Amino acid sequence: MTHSEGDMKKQFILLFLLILVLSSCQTRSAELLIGEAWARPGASGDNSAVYFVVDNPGQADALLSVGSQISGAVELHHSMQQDGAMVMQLQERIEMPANDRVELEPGGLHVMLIALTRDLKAGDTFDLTLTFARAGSRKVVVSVREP
Ligand SMILES: [Cu+2]
Repeated sequence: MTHSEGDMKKQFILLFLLILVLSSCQTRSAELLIGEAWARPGASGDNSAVYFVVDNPGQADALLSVGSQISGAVELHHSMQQDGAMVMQLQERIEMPANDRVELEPGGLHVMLIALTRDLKAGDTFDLTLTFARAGSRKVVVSVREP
């Protein structure tokens, strides 16, 4: 009797550990993946644009804001053709659909650094803090390079 009770307890503990491992794997694989972050060179006082790729293997999310220590302000923009001219439209947020990839790239979505507080030269790196609706804040290292 005591012997089989001990076995049951062991089985419960094993089952519990298995569930713990499986659930932690699932959380990890569903994390947003931010890569290929780069920015255009720019002089202090000018603007620069930042581009990156976000892979979202989990539920729908959205980029809400971006924090920067090297510019007066940061805006989310979308470049588009309007009456034959390229215009930049301010975005309140950038949607990150579930199980999808969003590419910020020249001529499309980008993060605009407004009024740089320092020069950005090719080869420099700086940090940005991206804030997502679900994933929260994420730090990303951006490399400066020529487009
Ligand atoms: Cu812009």
